[in-house]
Amino acid sequence: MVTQYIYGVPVETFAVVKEVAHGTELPCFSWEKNMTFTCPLGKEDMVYGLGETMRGINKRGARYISFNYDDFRHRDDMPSMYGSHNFIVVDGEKTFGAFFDTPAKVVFDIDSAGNGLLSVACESSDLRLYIVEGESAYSVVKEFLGIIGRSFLPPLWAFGYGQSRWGYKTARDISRVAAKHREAGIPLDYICLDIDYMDRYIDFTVHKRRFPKMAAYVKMMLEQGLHLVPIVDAGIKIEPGNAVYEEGVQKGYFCKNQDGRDFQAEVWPGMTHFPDFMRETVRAWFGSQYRFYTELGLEGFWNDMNEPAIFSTESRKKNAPPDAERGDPDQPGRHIADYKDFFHRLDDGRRISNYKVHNVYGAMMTKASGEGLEKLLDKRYLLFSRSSYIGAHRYGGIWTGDNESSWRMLRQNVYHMPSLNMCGFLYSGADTGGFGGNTSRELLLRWLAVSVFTPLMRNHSAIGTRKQECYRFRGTEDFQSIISLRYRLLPYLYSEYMKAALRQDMLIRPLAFDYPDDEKARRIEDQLMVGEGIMIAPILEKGVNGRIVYLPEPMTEVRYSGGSFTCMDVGAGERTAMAPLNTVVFYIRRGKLVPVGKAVSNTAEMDLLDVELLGSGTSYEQYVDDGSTKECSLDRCVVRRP
Ligand code: MIG
Repeated sequence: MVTQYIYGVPVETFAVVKEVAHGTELPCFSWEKNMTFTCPLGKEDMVYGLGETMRGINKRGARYISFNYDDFRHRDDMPSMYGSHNFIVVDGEKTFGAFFDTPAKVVFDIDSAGNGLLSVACESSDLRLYIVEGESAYSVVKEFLGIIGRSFLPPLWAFGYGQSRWGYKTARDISRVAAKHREAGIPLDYICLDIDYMDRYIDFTVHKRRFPKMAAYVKMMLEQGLHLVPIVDAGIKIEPGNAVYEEGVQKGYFCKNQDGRDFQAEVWPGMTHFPDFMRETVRAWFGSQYRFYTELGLEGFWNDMNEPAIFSTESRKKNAPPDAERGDPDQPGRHIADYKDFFHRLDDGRRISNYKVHNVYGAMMTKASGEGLEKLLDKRYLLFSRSSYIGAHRYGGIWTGDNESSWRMLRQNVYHMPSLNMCGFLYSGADTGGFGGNTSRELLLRWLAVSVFTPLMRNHSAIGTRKQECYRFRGTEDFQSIISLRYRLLPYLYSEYMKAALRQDMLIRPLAFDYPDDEKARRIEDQLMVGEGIMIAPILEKGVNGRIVYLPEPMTEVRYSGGSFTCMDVGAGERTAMAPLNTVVFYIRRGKLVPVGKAVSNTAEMDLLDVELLGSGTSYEQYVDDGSTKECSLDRCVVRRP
């Protein structure tokens, strides 16, 4: 059961789509006039949720700040990331969920002092608070997913392997990446185009010399089974002749500064204006711009810099010392000042600073793009964004931004997945191999073995770092093998994704959700449930060949290497599972089946129905469609029996 409590006059965030009953007396929390909500935690209580935040799956013991922020140094104690997902679940003496639906800054102190106090401080006094009751943490999450609406349904090809790097400049670079994958026998479904495909970083342009005859190029790549996925940044370059800029200025579609002029911020293209995504007409206008791409045959996009990230502003340029530090959301600095410096016009007529609606800006860009693409295409599109807020999960996925090539970040990827799923973001994943820093062969192989199980499986890295396309490493067949596992598992992974989305359920869960009465399983954070039948226990450490795995029940241990599956029934309890670098080990729950397909070089070659069934179950309900239809429903499930 969900109940909402309204304070002040909340700004529309579009997070909740279902009618929710209003309550009168707030349960679970005490409320202070300064909009701080507190609640005592039991000694053993766990707190889940908060989507894209650092640290483990149990969020207890630290502070987290919802204030969307672009910081490529992903430290453990970093309070904010690119998205704000203000949903928490307290699981213990009392079990309930709470969603603080406000686009302004929120500070979650989840017992950071160790005195058993949970406190949530909302900066704005205009908010909706949803209290979710349920019998278990998992049922609370399912109730919550039920009110925020169905997660984004990407096309089948979006579940293939994707290669990306900041630094690919020309069609030749892209063709080389494609050819090298083909030569190495590594399956591939898409290649991302980072900012250099554009003409001087201007959105809705293609650099004429670097990508001559773009439409023909897109078509040729598609014929090889490869989609191109261009990046789109939030800021629109200020430049006479840039049609989007001119129309936006003329129609008043950009954010304003204090004196009512269009706000200027420096980002990749130089000085830009930010579209005022808070307004419906502006969203419709921006979304319709994607026609430029769809007419070229493009069907997949990633939206970046939409926190919005700002390098500099007019006023900062004038006043700031040249070495102005990057702002820290915890210690308001320059960036905070930037966000207080520009204004939106809401559909209800209010003029409001970005600072007060900051956390939904990126989500509104996603909504704009998603709604635009929905109109422009007669099939499903791929979209993932860097910045997000709950609600954006209905229009696209997210990637977790500029991580680094480190074992710590690989582990963080594992922690992120269930937390994001609790907030509706089923389609997500990290930069496999790591974005910043130099990856290693070992790290990339282990990371791929995790990404095999995340809906977005994309190798992406920053300019200037060690190149990390799989074909650049010795023993390419090991990479080939792990990526081929992804394709062989697609009949299962795609089916489980679609069923989870259509049922408004999670795809990737902590063990605690499936084994709530198993005290040991409840505390495990480095193993995850993927769909109804699979448990993974990935290797997240350097220099080891195996790990201890905890099985809450007897399962089938599956090892994949050299292109084949070996299955073995194993008992409950702890066991040591050896997995050399070329081997992926995972588990199938007792009584479940996992359909696996044939090895293919991309999803276009795939026959979802041509499967063999692994595991001990007697039937499997498989979701099957053509991979792109918009008519998705559970009626498309077929029952498979061994
Ligand atoms: O300021 O487009 O997170 O994935 O490669 C950096 C260049 C801008 C940040 C994204 C990253 C992308 C990069 N972008």
